Amino acid sequence: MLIKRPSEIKSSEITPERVWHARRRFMRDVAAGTLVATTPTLFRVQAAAAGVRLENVTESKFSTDEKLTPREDATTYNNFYEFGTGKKDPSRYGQAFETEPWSIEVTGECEKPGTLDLEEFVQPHQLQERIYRLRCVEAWSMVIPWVGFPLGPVLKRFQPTSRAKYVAFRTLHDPEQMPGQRRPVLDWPYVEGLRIDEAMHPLTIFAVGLYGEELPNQNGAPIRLVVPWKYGFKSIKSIVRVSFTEQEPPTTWNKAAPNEYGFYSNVNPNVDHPRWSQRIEKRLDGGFFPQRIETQMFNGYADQVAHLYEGMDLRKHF
Ligand SMILES: Nc1nc2c(c(=O)[nH]1)N[C@H]1C(S)=C(S)[C@@H](COP(=O)(O)O)O[C@H]1N2
Ligand SMILES: [Mo]
Repeated sequence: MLIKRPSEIKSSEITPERVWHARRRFMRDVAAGTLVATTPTLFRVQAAAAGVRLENVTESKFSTDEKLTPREDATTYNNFYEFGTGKKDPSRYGQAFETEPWSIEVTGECEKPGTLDLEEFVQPHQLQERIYRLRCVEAWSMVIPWVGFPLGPVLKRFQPTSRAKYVAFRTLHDPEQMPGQRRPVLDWPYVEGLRIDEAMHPLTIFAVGLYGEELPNQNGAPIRLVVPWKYGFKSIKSIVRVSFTEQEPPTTWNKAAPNEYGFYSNVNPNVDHPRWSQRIEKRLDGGFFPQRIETQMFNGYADQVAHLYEGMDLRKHF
């Protein structure tokens, strides 16, 4: 007998990793199904606005209790140059972006290179809410409740070798879907990198959601990095490749303007950007005027991360 009746399927045969997948699809179908008469573009926007709730999300001890940035601001004031250079472009032009199925190739200096199929490796029980400050190099900041999980344990599965000193990340390159990539605004695909101890640090997460819902496309769906003690541009979006390297990997903004953006890009009020001060940030917290607050060393995460840079000249390694 080839097709089992539901009563014959033991619960052990239904793998837990499939639950997340099934739910993601189901919720999207529900959202889309209510709007069958409208145009495809419209219902994708609608589906994104409705949001796909993520379940089994636990709280994290790493969260800040500062006032949250309204979801509206966090999802309509974005940097995602693949969809345009304007802050509203990603939410306007990113809605049709197809993020299913999605996989990440893991390669380079490791014993077990392979592929991460998003639907299989994102386990509902590992999802945590991490309320982090994110400070953009352009001197605005937000407080966003991310949903994700630490990157370190994921990386360890691939058994990085002793030569793996850095981890390089790459965004999807698909000019058909990402109109910004049709122009040489940046050297596509967008790439970023971390030193391996930074990548393994418990504050560094892979995010798959925000405000309890699946990531909207403009925030880097279906999976993006969040490194809260570094300027926002290190938090690379829509990742398709992770590689372990011996040499410091190239990073997009460093290639674009090496005197303005270094490899480390730690939030540092004492090192100005050549064109503006980094001492003050505008906090987008829902108030009519954004509050101007003093930027903290390592974005306020010094207690957890300062030791990673002991003995380094942070003016040189900016
Ligand atoms: N692929 C890719 N990732 C990216 C960017 C980008 O243009 N392309 N912009 C970065 C910058 S400058 C910032 S401040 C953050 C913004 O993340 P948010 O839109 O979710 O707030 O994404 C970062 N990740
Ligand atoms: Mo940024």
